[in-house]
Amino acid sequence: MAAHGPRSMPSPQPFASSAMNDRDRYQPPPQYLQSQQSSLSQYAGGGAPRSQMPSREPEEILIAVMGATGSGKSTFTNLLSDSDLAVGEGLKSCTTKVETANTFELYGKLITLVDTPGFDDTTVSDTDILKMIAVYLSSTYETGRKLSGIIYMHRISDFRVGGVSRRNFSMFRKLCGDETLRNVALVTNMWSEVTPERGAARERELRTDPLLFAPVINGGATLLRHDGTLAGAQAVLAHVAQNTPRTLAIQRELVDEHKDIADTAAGVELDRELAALRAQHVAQLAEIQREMEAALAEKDEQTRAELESVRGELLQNIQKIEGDRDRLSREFAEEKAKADERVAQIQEDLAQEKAARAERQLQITQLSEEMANNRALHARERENMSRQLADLRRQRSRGGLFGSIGRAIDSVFGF
Ligand SMILES: Nc1nc2c(ncn2[C@@H]2O[C@H](COP(=O)(O)OP(=O)(O)O)[C@@H](O)[C@H]2O)c(=O)[nH]1
Ligand SMILES: [Mg+2]
Repeated sequence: MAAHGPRSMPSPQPFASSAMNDRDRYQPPPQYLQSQQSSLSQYAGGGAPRSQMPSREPEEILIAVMGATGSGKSTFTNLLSDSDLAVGEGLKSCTTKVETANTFELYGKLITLVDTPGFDDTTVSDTDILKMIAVYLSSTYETGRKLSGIIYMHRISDFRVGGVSRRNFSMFRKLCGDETLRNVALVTNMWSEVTPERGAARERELRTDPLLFAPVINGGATLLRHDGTLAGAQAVLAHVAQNTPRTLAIQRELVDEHKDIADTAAGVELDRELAALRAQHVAQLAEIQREMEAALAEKDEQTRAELESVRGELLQNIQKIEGDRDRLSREFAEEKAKADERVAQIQEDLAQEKAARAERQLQITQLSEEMANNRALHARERENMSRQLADLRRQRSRGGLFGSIGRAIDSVFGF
């Protein structure tokens, strides 16, 4: 598992746009300044080198990145974690499954980011997206860990917050519920694509519109700007990395309350969306049928044939929507069972690895004691023992539970 060393710390002024007025300017949160100090004293300048420090295991935390396709989730995740998740061209989606990034160390924590697909993929239906996210979140929750934060990405350059963004945002809200809003960071990016005035006006609209971010901000979420730099992304993380991990609505509903996925708030929301879409198609179908009858009466065969083809497409869409509504519960259960198997396997592997680590630790202790007790040892023997000690210490390298579990679940989905 790739656990990266600490990166350089963000500058206290991470949002670089100089044209903003003071009120709009990014302010680092107080906990960021604190954590910067503690991280710096832990890693940088002065103090003992890491290899000589007591091996206190850093806390492992999991942070989910959500938002519409093309909102920059994978770019943000890659930047922070030095991962290589596929980045889309334009609005074409690249992330069609939940993906666990490389674990990295920052602010004294081992952080794993989870990149999620948007509810607007051109190739994968919203039903499949919900299924994947739900399997991932319930499986990680069952392994005993909650999310420390949820980052919701939004392009400030979007001229209008259209249907797609709204659908993504409403699904995101239903997945999280209201109790976790304090752990939510709403992050606007792509500020370089707008003038500062325009961006600030849109930000105000997002902040105050009751159909957009206002209710979430009132519930405790923080609205932040990301300037596209590593320092800026780390400053965003500072807001969420220190949170008390909380249970998301979908985790509570699926795991604690044993609800069928179709009865969870997110499942109901998706069904509502699908029902609305179906109703729209049914109304179109009725219209087409009227037009077809008129064409028939007028013996306009060409128009009738064209309408017939549109009617066929509509019927297909309606069938697909009905299928999507039906299969959610069934397929969720199947995918969850597969994920459970993988998780059980990985937990077994990790338990073995832990036992091996404990064994190595014991050897280290014994060897160190032996060397201390026997000062009269020949120089060459001492050198040999030192080398063995160094080897053992190297092998003691940490493994992140989240990274391993997350990747095991990622691989369940064959998209
Ligand atoms: N200007 C600008 N472009 C970005 C930024 N983040 C991502 N992009 C671009 O937006 C497109 C979609 O990014 P991607 O990370 O794949 O979005 P995702 O679908 O949410 O994962 C890609 O062409 C990126 O290069 C940003 O902060 N600024
Ligand atoms: Mg992506």
